[in-house]
Amino acid sequence: MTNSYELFLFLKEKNLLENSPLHWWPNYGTFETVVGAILTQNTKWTNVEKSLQNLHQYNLISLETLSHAHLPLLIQAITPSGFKNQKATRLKVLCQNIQHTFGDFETFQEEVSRTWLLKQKGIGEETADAILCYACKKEEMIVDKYTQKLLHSFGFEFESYEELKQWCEYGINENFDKIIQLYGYEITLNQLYCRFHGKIVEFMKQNPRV
Ligand code: 39A
Repeated sequence: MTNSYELFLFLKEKNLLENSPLHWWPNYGTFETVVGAILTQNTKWTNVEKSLQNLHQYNLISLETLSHAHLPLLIQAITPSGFKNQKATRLKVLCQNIQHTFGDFETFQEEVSRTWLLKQKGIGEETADAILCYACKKEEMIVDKYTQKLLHSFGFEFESYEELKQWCEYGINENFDKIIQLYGYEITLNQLYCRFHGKIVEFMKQNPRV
């Protein structure tokens, strides 16, 4: 394996996303994805699902309701996904900042930059890219611990998050036309990044010893 296109092909033939939504992340392109991207830090996705269910039950899955949420209730709702006090405070402040800077979620989706996201407390590169890719539909590939570990198993070492991200994006960009032909229908670069990241996560979950 020499580039990310070959990695993509290796994963594609395993049909890892057969039972997943089109863009892999549930409720792609909605505000819920922003919340999920924060909650998934340092925990399993199944725990995030429980927190999201609670938030829906308490009617807290919108920019407006989360900005004004009663903190103890928010803490209670997101308890399953851990770091409850820190994540609750950060989520609430993030929502207030989004409202203050962009007004509403739709404008945030259109206008937010990576630089703005990285200035928010609790948002690092991986979370920023998850929000950009899955909530704002931008052409940004997410690379995470799974990606690092998988590539390490193939003998690759990267010096930084950015270097790994560029390696992943480059092979997909360079072979974009070939990938479209493979699918047999139009697919956007954003959708490809979503699916590529999803395939990596699902592969690593199925192969924990890699
Ligand atoms: N680790 C993960 C996930 N595992 C996931 N899904 C399964 C659907 N998402 C959306 C984010 N992070």
